[in-house]
Amino acid sequence: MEEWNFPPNYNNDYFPDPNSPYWFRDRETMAPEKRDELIVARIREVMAYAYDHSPFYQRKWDEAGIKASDIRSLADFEAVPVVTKQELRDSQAKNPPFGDYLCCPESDIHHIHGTSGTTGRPTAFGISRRDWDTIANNHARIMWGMGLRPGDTVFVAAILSLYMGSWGALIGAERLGCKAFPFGAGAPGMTARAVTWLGMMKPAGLYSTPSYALRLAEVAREEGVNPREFGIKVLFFSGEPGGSIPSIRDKIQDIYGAKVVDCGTMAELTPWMHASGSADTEGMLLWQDIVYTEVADPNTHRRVPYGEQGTPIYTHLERTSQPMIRMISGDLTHWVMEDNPCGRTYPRLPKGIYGRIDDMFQIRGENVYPSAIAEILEGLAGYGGEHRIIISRSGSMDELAVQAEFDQKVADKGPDAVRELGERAEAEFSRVLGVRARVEMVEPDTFPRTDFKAQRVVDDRDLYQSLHQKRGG
Ligand code: 8LH
Repeated sequence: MEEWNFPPNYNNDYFPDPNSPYWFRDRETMAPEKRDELIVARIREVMAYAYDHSPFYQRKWDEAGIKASDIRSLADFEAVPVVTKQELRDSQAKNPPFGDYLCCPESDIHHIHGTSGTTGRPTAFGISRRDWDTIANNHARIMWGMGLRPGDTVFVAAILSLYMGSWGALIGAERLGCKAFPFGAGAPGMTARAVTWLGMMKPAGLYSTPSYALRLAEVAREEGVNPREFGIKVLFFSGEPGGSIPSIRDKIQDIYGAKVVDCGTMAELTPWMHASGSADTEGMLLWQDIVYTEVADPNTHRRVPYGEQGTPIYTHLERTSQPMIRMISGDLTHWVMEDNPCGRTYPRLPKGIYGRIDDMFQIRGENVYPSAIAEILEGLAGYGGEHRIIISRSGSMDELAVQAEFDQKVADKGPDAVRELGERAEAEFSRVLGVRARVEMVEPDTFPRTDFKAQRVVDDRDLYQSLHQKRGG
């Protein structure tokens, strides 16, 4: 088998045949049943390794009465207790700085990174030299599958501090033999400078969040530049929904004249590209031989059948410093097992990852995701590119209001066109989501744009509840 060992020890001089669409043909196209057998054996090895090297996993599995040698099938593995983000935080608080799930000597750590969130105790990632190398090889392989090739320029347009997304894209591009450009994002004036540099470098690949790609296109136009002039072939996105939402994906593909590939799971699960589309396959393939993904019932943590929805639970099969074994994401998706146009035999998330279950809200009994609202608005001609979702309580009912920008063309046509667009949006919300939403159309450029992940939900219910409690009601 092509370099499928544990612990991994990749040959950094390896490249596939330039005409092959696959980096590792066997690993990517083998019969799924055969792969599953090999994954079971690999899981036993990874669990035995984690047990031997970490008090965290010893404690957890001893309490559950589970041993690596008990795992004889993928169904057996579903009994292994999940790892939560909170457990990782607690472990790091008690055993600073890397937690007692660090499975290598601290002296082996080659890179420190951390979670990018701004609330609560952040989590530190201690990544060994071996794992850094493994991540680079995994990402190079997946980027090859996207159609990127040695010599291509890859422009990383995302913040390069506490965001694993940018680093993962960068080291994948380096291992692939690309001209890697760690441009970054987030500093004042940087988007306008990105426009200049993109025009100069004409990269084959651009990495960012989908929201930022839209922002970049707006700034390019303000500077009198058509984003198609950048000559980008592949835009690969992670960090938030968008790359697998048809209205958003098609809009971005059209703006740039480039292919969009959706990828990305969680920073803890780096190599986070292990869920990624390919040059010929939309949505996200689950590259199961790198990170084994189960789409599971959020309560029982058992896999749901293909065709159904659940939350992804991830298991590293190639990491040795902080391996995650059954880490629960809290996201929602649905998975299928079908023939993929690219010939890879992996399961697929046809609509990508919808978002975090926590971000879902219920309006009169209907579950609504912020990404579904974005999908509808992006599909409406005349939408100005940014919106806010306001959930408030009127009487005992939750109400959904959406403030959406109209674009300049609608503005030029006048108030009747604005009203007509608002009515179309309301009709679409009730047709697609089955909920009544009050739509307020607002001027172009009302809302600030993001250079990272979009935050669009304003939840008024918390305000309502705290007022209610203060009144003793
Ligand atoms: C996504 C997606 C996606 C992430 N579609 N939702 O960018 C990849 C990694 C590094 C990342 O974003 O990690 P981070 O900052 O830990 O955030 C993880 C969450 O981001 C994940 O649980 C999802 O809710 C979301 N996410 N990539 C939809 N392609």
